[in-house]
This record gives sequence, C-alpha cells and structure tokens, in this order.
Amino acid sequence: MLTKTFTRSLAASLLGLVLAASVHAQQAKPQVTILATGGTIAGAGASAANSATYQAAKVPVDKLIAGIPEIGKLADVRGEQVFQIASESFTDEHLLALGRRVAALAKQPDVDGIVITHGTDTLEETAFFLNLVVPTEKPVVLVGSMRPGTALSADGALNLYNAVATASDRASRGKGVLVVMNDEIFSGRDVTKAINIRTEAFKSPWGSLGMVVEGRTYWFRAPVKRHTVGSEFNIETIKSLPAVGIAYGSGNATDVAYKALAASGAKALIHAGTGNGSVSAQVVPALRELRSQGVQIVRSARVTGGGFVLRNAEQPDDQYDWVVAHDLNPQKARILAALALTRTTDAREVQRYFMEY
Ligand code: DAS
Repeated sequence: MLTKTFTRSLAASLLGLVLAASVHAQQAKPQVTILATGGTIAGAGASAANSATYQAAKVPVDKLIAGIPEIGKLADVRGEQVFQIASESFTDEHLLALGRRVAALAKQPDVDGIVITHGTDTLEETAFFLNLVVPTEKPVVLVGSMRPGTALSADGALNLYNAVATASDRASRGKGVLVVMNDEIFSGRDVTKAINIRTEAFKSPWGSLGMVVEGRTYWFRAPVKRHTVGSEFNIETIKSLPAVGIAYGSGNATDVAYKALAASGAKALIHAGTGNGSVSAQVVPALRELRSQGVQIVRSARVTGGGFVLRNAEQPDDQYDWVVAHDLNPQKARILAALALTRTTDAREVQRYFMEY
C-alpha cells in the first residue's frame, strides 16, 4: 500500500513536470508582432458573393487575429494598427514611418518575427523598400489577400496564418523581407502583383523561395542580391525620399510626361519602356536634356516576367550617362532610385546599386 508521504511526493513531482512542460511550451513559442496597415485583408463586402467588390481597410487588427485562433498555437502574437488604408494610397511618408516602426521592433529582444498585413496593390513596393532599409536577420513577412474576409473562400485567414508560421520559423531568418501569399513564400525583392483579381495574383519572375503548408515552411531557394543586414541603406539615416517619377512607353510617344515630372521636382525619371527598355526617338532628346540638368534617367521596361534591361543595348547608356533598372519593374526601380539618390548623384554609382540590390 503506498504511504501518504510517497503519494504526496509523487503528486508534487508530477505537478512539477506538468508546470515545467507548460512553461517550456510557453517559452518555446516565438513572439510575433503583427503590424496592420489596411488593404483587402482587412476588407469587408456587402455579401459573401462579393469577392471583388468590397471596401478595403475596415477590419481592425485585433479582430483579424481573433478570427484565427489557430495562430495562438504557432506563436504569442500581438497586434498593432499602424495605418488603416488601401495600399494604392501609400505615400513615401507611410513607407518611412512603417520602416522606422519595423526597425525599432526588430531591435526588441521580445520580438522574434514581424508580420505586416498590407493591401496587395503596392505590397511589392513596401516589401522591396523594407528589404533595402531594415537591418535585421529576423523574419519580416508581408501578407495580403485578394478577397475580403466576408467573401466565399476568402484567402486572408490562411494567408495570415501562413505568414505567422513563416515569421515564427527560425529557418526564415536571414532571407530578407518575405511575402507570403497563396501558400507561397516570395522574396520581397522580386515578387510582383501579376494578376489583378485572382488569389494566385503574386508571382516572381525568378520563382518563389518556398512554400508554407499547414504551419510549416519548405524552402527551395535563397536570395542572392544584397538585403537587410547586407544593405548600405539604413532607415535610421533616411529622413526623406527624393521624388522619382514614372512614365510609360508606348507607340505615338511624346516627351510631355517626362518634362512635366521633372518640372514638378522629380530627381529621377523611371522610363517604363517598350521591349528592352526602348526609348522612342521622339523622347530621347528630352531625356538627354533632362540628364544634362542633373535628372537621373533610369531605363526600366513595361515588359516584365523573366528578363532584364540590358545596358547599352537599345540605347547608348554609357554615352548618355543613363542607368538601366536591370530586372526591376518600374515601381521597384522607383524605390531603389529614390534610395540611391539619398547617397549619390553619380549615375555610375546609381547603376552599381541597380546591379547589386
Ligand atoms: N485596394 C487594394 C489595396 O489596398 C486592395 C487589396 O488588394 O488589398 O492594395
């Protein structure tokens, strides 16, 4: 027969084991902060049939998190509403404020990963900007959705769950800023919104880095371009961003848009050229004149999806002192050109940035 003393000590030992296990489980759970900025992932439609007609930026971050209790098994999560806007309305001031908040959080020892919920329209620009200016190895993961949470087969909840899983995983460290959409993990550098109303909207011309399935990440590639801790840019030294304009190339082109952008104060012009960044003969003289006035000229292309603008191919870039955007689409070229101009006005140095980042 077990003595009372032995029974008591056995119970005490078992209780100690249970407490230790639960403390360990608590300690083992990563600390993830979700910064909410708005977009469709916080959107609401009038009926479940409205998958494309809805109002973005309506649902607060705490409600988003409460709607996915399974997230609590992945990480200890806390939410912060940074903005509540549709991302087509992002300004450079929004980018700078978000970058400063991410960099500050990344320094905190009680933050293991950061998720940013964001509208999909300019998500790729924010991801690239943060990839260039936030010096951290910790996972920073942007996520959006193509359908509001009120729609049939809404994609936001699983996207957010997957983003928290990715931000919680130590294997995500050191890969630069990431974008998680539709089960895929992309590099913030080269992902783009390639389709305007389907859940598989996000693509990278160089492919995804991996996948996240049922709360686990599966990696197949890693970025090779400079980013985060390997970047020369740091949000803490950037007070503002120079104005950079984008003009679209097409048949019957004129130089009106380029001149107007420069007159409005643009310090660089991104040419979204036809083909390999080609420039119409009607436009070349104006761009050469603007270059002589100190405006940087960057040849990107309206053609994207797996190639790059080759220097000195369609235009004598060396002779004109122009820059090629390499594989960056016009909207990403705008981000890098603006950052480059916070450090230099030398076109050859700007070109180096476009080749290395
Ligand atoms: N208007 C879009 C945006 O906020 C909605 C979305 O797709 O997130 O980017």
